[in-house]
Amino acid sequence: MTNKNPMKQIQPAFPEWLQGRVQHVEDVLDDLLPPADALPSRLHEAMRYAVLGGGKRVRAALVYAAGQACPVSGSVLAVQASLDRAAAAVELIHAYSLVHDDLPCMDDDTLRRGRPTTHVQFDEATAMLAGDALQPLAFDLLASMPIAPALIVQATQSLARAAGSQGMAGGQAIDLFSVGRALTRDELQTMHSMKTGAMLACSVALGGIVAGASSASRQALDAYAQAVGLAFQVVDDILDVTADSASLGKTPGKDAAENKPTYVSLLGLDGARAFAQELREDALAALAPLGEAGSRLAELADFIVLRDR
Ligand code: GRG
Repeated sequence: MTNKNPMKQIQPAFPEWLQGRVQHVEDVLDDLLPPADALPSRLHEAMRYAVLGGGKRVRAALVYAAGQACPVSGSVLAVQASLDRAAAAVELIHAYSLVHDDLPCMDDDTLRRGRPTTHVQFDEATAMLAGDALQPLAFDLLASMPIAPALIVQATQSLARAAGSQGMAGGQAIDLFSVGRALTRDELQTMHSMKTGAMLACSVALGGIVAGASSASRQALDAYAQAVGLAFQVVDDILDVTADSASLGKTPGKDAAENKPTYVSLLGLDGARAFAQELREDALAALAPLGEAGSRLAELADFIVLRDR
């Protein structure tokens, strides 16, 4: 089969599409995570607790929407199964990062996704091990995608780099070292593009890699992802001062309390809102070469900028 899009037949409105993807990736994760009764069961329970039953699943949705934005050459079923594994992989890495970020040695938080954080629900050592074990499981899922080995290598390298010292973990390190220190706008942008942007960009890139996208499509996806990744963080900073813990599902106001540099502290609330809008427009403009096929990505950019949690 050539030039077929795996999800083109179904075109529900965006809220239904997103809800369907959220439920679908939840089922995929439920299926692919080790069962809670398999030994060591306390570790598996903690892994399942950290991953399942919460989260907006923005990263998974980006994988699916980017896959949908590129014409598929090859087996549609194999691409669908691989998108599932890639979407689950980015959610596993994301869940591990949240578990470790919430530990007392980092952000020391007690509330995540409206529930006690993993180390509060279990204990610190179990939470640390759960995060440790979620990472290799993510790479295991990529390794078993039923697509060409060269694409698996590209996907693996993309995820490894996005999560590593020049991506998410490096951004977290810069964040921890910057508490109480004034950052320039460029420094703040570098920190966020590594800490949050890299995994969001990788989610978009994985959709393109799995679908076997052309280099022109990959360039368009990358430009979109850079803008959306930064917009996500600007909105996160805005919500940290405007939302309450019930809607956020985590503790708001922590950045200001810890004197952390944010887009709101740098640009003010109105300035941060205007910057988020500017990035949304950049993201939409970047999608032009993809035509109508990029419409879910456009809707996701709106969702990311207009979200209230
Ligand atoms: C521990 C290596 C390591 C990295 C941690 C991602 C991260 C780096 C820390 C999370 C802290 C944080 C609040 C970052 C700001 C942006 C962000 C990633 C928010 C959480 O992501 P959402 O809103 O969460 O997508 P849900 O729960 O919806 O999945």
